[in-house]
Amino acid sequence: MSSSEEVISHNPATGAELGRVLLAGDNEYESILQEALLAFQHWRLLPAPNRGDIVREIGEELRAEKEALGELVTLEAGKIIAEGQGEVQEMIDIAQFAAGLSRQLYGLSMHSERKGHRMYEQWHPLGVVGIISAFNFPVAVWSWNALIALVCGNTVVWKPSLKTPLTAIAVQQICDRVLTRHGWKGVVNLLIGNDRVVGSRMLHDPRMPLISATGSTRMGRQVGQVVAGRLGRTLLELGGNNGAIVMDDADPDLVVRAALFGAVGTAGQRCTSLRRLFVQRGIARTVIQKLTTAYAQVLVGDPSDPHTLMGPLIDADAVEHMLRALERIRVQGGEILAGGNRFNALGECFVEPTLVRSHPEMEILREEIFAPILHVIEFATLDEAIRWHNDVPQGLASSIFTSSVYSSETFLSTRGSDCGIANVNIATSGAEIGGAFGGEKETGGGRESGSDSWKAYMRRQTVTVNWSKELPLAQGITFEL
Ligand code: UN1
Repeated sequence: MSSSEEVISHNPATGAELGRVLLAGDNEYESILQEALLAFQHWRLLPAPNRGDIVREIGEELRAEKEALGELVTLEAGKIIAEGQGEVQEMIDIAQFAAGLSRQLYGLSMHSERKGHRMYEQWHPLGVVGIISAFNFPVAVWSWNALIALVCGNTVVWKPSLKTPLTAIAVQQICDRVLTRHGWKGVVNLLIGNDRVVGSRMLHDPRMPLISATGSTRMGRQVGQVVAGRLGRTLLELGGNNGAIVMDDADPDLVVRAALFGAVGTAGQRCTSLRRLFVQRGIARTVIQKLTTAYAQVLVGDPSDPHTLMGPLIDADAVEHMLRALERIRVQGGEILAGGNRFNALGECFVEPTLVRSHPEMEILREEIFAPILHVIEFATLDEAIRWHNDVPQGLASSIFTSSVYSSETFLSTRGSDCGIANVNIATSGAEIGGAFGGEKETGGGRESGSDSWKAYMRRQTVTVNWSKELPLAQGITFEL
């Protein structure tokens, strides 16, 4: 049955309706999947460098549309202009990376222990890859997955967040333009639907060997469990609760600039947003003073105004969630140093960026609150800071600010940060596409984007070829009549 439900896309800054989209139902799901399966039969036979060439062209189209697409991200997700544009730049970057990668899908070759035998590994595509993305990076995170999956020879089906359907439609159209030019259909696919129909079918569908999902830990746990139930693969990029450690020997001005970008940027709605700042006693007063002054100067408002530093949260529910968290913070003994209120004058989705003096026993420190709240916690020794830093269920991004090699190397060593991303003298957010992106523990363990993350989208085949006339067996076994 087709669904007659629709979703309304709103501009979070004004509340205005941007458009309505009919949701896909069972029929659309099935026909899209059939197309993706059929396209895979042919796409996988196209040499990888040719696939890379098509992805390069998608990158060129994205470059041509950067301004308009970035503006749409601003309109629909409420990101400030610089971040909307940056998000599209991230797509262009990954397209370039993927195009180069299409000539570098290397496998190893091994020396066989058997005479006259050759052994090596090769990488084959998986099939139809399902991509589930979140509102906060409505298009970039899709591109990390899709463009790499494509050069690997997969076809893709995308279920975007229902909070940002229009940006997804725009990206799909850009891809269609390129793919149609080359006579391809069904290689890149979009299914805008709800979790109950489209989401649930994707998770249960054995025709989708890999589901890559970005979002909350609650969502990821369900994706992981259902897909594991059919022994499918998942690539999970879930919640972060990112911390930075500031040592006495850090440059306080650098710390404040970085913390501001990390905690206030994207209104605290990045999975890499800085949420916990551990400050050593000797520098705490200076850092807190400078941060409080900086917070008071943040211009909150219309994200399409180039002077604005912080736009709205994604919707009124997100605001409620933040206000409830602030209530719990107060009850647990946190002291609000800056912000702490909604910004009624601006619209229902605006809040003040908030700075809190917290103490390490506060239970709420263990949760990811997807809002611009930064906890500042004083500590005495590096060991103590590392212990508190790691004492959360999530493990995405982390950083240390110091001029001491001892402190930074300790933080980067095996007894240091337990996160997938560890930085020195920069914030937790704003990663480049060239590295593998993802984290440990409840962050889900997946790695996307750069480095060798492409391996998640392929299956490895170990090959042994006997080119001799003998049949020596491995492990020296003899087995003769
Ligand atoms: C996310 O919030 O889901 O490192 C991704 C960053 C961005 C990606 C964030 N490049 O902050």
